[in-house]
Amino acid sequence: MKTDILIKNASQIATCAGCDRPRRGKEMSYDIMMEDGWVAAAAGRIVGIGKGDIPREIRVDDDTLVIDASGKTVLPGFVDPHTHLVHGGSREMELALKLEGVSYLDILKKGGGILSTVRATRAASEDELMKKAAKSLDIMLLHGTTTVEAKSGYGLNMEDEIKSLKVVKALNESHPVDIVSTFMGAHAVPTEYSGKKKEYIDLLIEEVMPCVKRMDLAEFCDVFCEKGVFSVEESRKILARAREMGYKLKIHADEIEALGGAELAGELGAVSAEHLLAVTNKGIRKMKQGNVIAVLLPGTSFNLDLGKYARARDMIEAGLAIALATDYNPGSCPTENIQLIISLACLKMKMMPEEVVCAATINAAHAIHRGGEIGSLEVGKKADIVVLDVPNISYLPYHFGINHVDKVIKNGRLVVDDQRLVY
Ligand code: IZC
Ligand code: ZN
Repeated sequence: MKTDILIKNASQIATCAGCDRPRRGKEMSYDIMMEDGWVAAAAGRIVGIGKGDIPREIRVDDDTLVIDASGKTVLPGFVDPHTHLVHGGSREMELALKLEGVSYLDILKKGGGILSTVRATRAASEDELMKKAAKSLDIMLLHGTTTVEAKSGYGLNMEDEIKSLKVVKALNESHPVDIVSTFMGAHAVPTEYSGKKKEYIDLLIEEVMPCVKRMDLAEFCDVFCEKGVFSVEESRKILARAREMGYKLKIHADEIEALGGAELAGELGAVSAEHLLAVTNKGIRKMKQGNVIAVLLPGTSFNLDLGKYARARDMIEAGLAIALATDYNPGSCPTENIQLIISLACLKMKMMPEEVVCAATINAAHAIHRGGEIGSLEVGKKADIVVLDVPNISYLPYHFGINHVDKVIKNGRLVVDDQRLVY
């Protein structure tokens, strides 16, 4: 078989292969590594992977890009399953307030926070939103992320939610990074519906969500279930209707207060519940029963200086599958760098190197319903591959805050070479 790309002599390869569902609990660190390996790709797919000598059927000719990964480590492209990619403006003016001790939810209550980004997003044209988000996608790609999820939720009316989701669609078609789209109209109550939350929920359920589905602009529906935002009952109403309309479900659950969002995720069979800093043991049990993936976002705890992190070890002990994500957004976590999140997951949540790699690849792929296509290096999957300039996977979280990516291959094409975009 003729090969387009052959990566050889890798000191380690994290294949994350061999499990066709999310890896749960201790499975997250079983048998995901290979020493002294090679990977071959043709026509955008992985066509071979192994240890030691490369078999004859992997044919190399003058057109094959051969990458010598001696001393380097090869991973599946990172998957970032929770971002608020498309938005206008930025919120650096809130930094001083936060440093003075004003909380994230208090800033939102006063009309800032998410609502200030809603004003900026409504004021921005499709083209402006597109350029800004494309820049972030480039940064993600440079850091090894090859697929992301993107939530709407800064339009909060028909016109501006559709505008943001169209930007996601256009970016998915034009940018090398693949994007999975989530509708999150229930991100906050817009100012014009202040004191009329029920009317806003009705608008979402009766008008916006059916329209978004008809236009095929989102695969998932998400709700910010949090004190002072959407209650468990309101979240149940929105998500249950979303499920009837054919959306898969996600929920921002138990981030700041233990409201019971995790329990709701279990009850509704959501694909994932996200944040979970305040989750109770009962919430963990319900998630386990409902096969809900825990998407953890330690960058947010760090950036909001919340003084606590999600209980990853307890979740692993309980047999949950954990995925990691940046939560990239202009308020609570303005970073595109998944490698920093991986370091925080180790240092602050005591996840082990194998566990964080699994959580940022195969489990993250399952968290956006793409586990059959991406997230591991195995024959038949998309050739989304990163070559890291690290001698082993422990070095990745250990040497923190820098970019370890040497090369990125997306859909079988070299898109980052020597830390530079080449697409
Ligand atoms: O813009 O603050 N948590 N939504 C829920 C966010 C953070 C994004 C934001
Ligand atoms: Zn979020």
